[in-house]
Amino acid sequence: PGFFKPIQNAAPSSSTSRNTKISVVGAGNVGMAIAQTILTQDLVDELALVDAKPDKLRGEMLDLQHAAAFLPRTKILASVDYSATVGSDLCIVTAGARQIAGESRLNLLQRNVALFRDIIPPLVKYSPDCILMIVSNPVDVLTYVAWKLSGLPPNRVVGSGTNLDSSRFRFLIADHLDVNAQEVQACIIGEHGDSSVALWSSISVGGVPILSFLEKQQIAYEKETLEKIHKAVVDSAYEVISLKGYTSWAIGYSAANLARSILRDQRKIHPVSVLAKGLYGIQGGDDVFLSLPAVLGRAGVLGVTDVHLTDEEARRLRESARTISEVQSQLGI
Ligand code: 6V0
Repeated sequence: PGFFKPIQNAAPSSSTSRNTKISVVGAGNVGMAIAQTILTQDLVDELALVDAKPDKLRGEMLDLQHAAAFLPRTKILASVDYSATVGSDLCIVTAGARQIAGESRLNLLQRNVALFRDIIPPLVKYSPDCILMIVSNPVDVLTYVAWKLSGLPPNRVVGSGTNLDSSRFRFLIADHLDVNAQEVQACIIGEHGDSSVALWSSISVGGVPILSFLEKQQIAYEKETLEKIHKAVVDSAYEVISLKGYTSWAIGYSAANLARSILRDQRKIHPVSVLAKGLYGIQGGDDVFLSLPAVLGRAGVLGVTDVHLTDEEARRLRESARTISEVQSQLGI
């Protein structure tokens, strides 16, 4: 029984433009922060949530649906069954096992690889043309695992990588200089987390290269401050987790920001985890994913920009690649 009567001879609505759809796997803290940020940004017509816990999933779905009066119209679905994700343009994976006290990182990783064997093949089966975005940690290794399990071309598999680290970096520099973080161009590349590489020489604020500015002003001590800022970036996830138990809002905005660049074909440059083989001197034999400044658009990763790295930065990047590659060799993927 329709509330409104269709006008005579109207064309069926299916003949109008195609819906855009994002699926988020893992309705935990991170998955839900991403879902709610995507909703507020009016990015898609349909949002599907998948989790292994049906009650939690239904509760989250209803809670979001109840905000419909305040949001752009988006159909929200949730199911433990992957058929709910059918026809997704973008699939974002945040599902992850929780670390058990005393458990090694490698063991945790192996449990996450087991989860990915259940998650990735059905996602790709229902959305063979999707872009796959991995957020679960360790994100670089799991992006490689997802790529292997998916059979997708490398341009359609991306890890959220250091997009988040870079936004933390930009916030801290902006806070230090008392300017808007959007005016700060600063990039962290490499492994998401402990061994990330800050690109000092390319930091600029409002178009002014910051290192040469500081040198001209002879504010040499500032370099130390900048090093401290990078350390604060590396420590910041640990700090947030020790204070509130998990991180969610910043990764929510970071992933939604990547989703917008991809689905709206923005061709923005983001430091995200991409297949780095053969780039920046990373050996051809190493199929590693780590973050490099990548141009994102509707086809996924359109390319990687060639930023200048100092010898030290390049050396540290290759070291990260080797570490990641060693971990991968123990996975039997
Ligand atoms: P959480 O709150 O424990 O959520 C994980 C969710 O995954 C839970 O709801 C589980 O039920 C669900 N899940 C587990 N197994 C499956 C499965 N087989 N299929 C579907 N769902 C499943 O964790 P939280 O949301 O805090 O973190 C999720 C992941 O994101 C972790 O691996 C974090 O380390 C990682 N993060 C990555 C960040 C990044 O920058 N890349 C940032 C923050 C967290």
